[in-house]
Amino acid sequence: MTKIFISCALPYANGPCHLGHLRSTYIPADIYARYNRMAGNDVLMVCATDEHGTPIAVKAEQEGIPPIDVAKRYHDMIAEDIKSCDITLDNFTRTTDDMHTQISQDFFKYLYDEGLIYEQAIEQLYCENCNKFLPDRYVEGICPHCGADARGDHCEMCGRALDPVELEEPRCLTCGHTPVIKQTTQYFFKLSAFQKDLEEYIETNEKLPANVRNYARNWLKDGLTDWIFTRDMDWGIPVPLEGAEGKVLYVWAEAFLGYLSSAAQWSRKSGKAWEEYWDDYVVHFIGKDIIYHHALFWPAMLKGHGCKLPDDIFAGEFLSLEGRKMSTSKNWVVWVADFVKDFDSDLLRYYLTINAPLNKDTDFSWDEFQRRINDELADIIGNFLHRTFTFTKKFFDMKVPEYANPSQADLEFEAEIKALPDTVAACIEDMEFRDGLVEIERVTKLANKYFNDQEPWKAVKEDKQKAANCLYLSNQMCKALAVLLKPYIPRSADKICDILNISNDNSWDDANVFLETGHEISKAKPLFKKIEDEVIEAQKEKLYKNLESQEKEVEEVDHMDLITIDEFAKVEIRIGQIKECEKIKKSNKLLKTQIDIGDKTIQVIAGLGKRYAPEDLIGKKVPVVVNLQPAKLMGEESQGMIMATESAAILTPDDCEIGELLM
Ligand code: B3M
Ligand code: ZN
Repeated sequence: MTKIFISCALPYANGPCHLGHLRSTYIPADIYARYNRMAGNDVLMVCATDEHGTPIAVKAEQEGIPPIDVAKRYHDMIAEDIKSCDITLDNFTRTTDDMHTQISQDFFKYLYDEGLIYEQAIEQLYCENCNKFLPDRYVEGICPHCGADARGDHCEMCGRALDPVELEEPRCLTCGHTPVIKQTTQYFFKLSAFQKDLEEYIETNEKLPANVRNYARNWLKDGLTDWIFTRDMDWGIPVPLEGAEGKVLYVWAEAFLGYLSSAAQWSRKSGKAWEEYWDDYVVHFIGKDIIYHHALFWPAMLKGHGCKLPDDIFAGEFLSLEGRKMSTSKNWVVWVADFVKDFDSDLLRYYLTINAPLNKDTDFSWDEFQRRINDELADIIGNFLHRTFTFTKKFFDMKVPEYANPSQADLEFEAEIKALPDTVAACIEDMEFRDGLVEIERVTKLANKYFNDQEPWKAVKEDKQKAANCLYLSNQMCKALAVLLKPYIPRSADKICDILNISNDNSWDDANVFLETGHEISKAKPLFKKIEDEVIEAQKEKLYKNLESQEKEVEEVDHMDLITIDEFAKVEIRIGQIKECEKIKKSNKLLKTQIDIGDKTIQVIAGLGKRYAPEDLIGKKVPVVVNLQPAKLMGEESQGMIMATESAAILTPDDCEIGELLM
């Protein structure tokens, strides 16, 4: 027996769960946990809500309430979401729990005493309008690595963790002002000291899936830099050192500890030692956007503390919705709480598992959902169960008949049933959850074919033993389904057990323990109802309505945005000539230009670097807005704006005079 420590990534307590969370993390983790319990392993599965950090602080600020109130509200909702999908967590806590604070501070202190955390003066973004430093998500801008819009600490597009000062064109999320750079002192974690250890971990750990290894390899190639472990803000866990007043631990410096504090809380309740699970086998289930953190930061922190590193990190790829990227801000999302109001959560567990392997991005589409439920779950699995139960009732008085003188077809079908549990087990152990389900379905299709071929409705009159064999084996197949479907669709599996009149507390091996001849089953109940077109149409309508209302809003805004000729006249555009042009260090987009606009030369910082080399621009004539309020970009003052298209193509009025005014 193995003891297995399973964790699910901690959801931020700044919103309820949507389908993406379930697909990447909770459903796969739960399939794995349930299977392992049934296979006789001892599982500890934990999670918590991640309640510190800027996402919650920002939301609280927007709502004008204390962050803890926001966290509590969403903690409760998330707990309900997780429960409604039958995710069998052994413990679910909060990172605002005292035990978590204690464990996080102790962990920090330990690394500090080991010399792995040091203090250093650095420059950080500061909003002079709000009078505060702008850590992480308090600032938005452009990712210096890939050019996408990014939040302060993380670029969703390229997956890198960022330092807000690296951002191009930063703006304060609260007030929109361009922040300035200001000195402060922070505590750094010596991530760079772990380069070699991490390279070895990533290269030698055979369990790590390809997506995790490849991402991590790429980042390691660039060389690791030390990592700022603290923040100047008041929402968070205080830094447990003298002289660090007003500083809290960076949310990612303590969120991982939620795995341990949740487990420790479980230990306190159960009296069992969570450490035994950690020491035996650890698997983290996460979404692919946080591979960076789990494959590099966390193992380094653990190593620094002398702890064992995770055995496996399983990262589910993204889920889109009706072909578009999910977006909570645009309400292009299906919330779990809404889904389970209208459908059994088993249908979601089924669809999100069968739809694509987890190492591939996939899409949730309502039509496809309906098709799979109707054509697969209802027509293949539901149909087989139903016909077996009704025939057993009709011809064999609700009892499993006798099996004798099996035919070749009987023997072949029997062999398929007997092989199935091992095949599915191997898939789940390899984290190929979809393959396991596909295999169950393949054999159920065979079962349907076998049933058709045996024609028990005819055989019962002509060759009763043939019909008996068919129903004997079909009932055994139903029993196998009741056991093997349990990790995937637990409620339905329990219903099958009910009809079969057997306990629903089965071990994996019970799939192959045949029902005895004479065993009496109960009355059949319909298991999977087909989903009607109207139901799907209503869901689509609800979803698209959000989109339409937003598009309408945009139109209305467009309308309101019309300006008068007088307003336009306020904009002063002149023809200028670029005299000097150079790249801004650390930015692959921004260029620093000196532009002659006739009566003077101004400095303009322009985002043209992706399209033009500095030397190509020197001497070029360009239209420039010359009466813009000056702004600072990457610490450089910009006194105007070169007019260019969205794709950064400049307009070149070669025939004009320098200083000429545009009307
Ligand atoms: N709270 C959620 C996320 O970035 C973040 C995970 C923490 S896991 C230790 O998806
Ligand atoms: Zn501000």
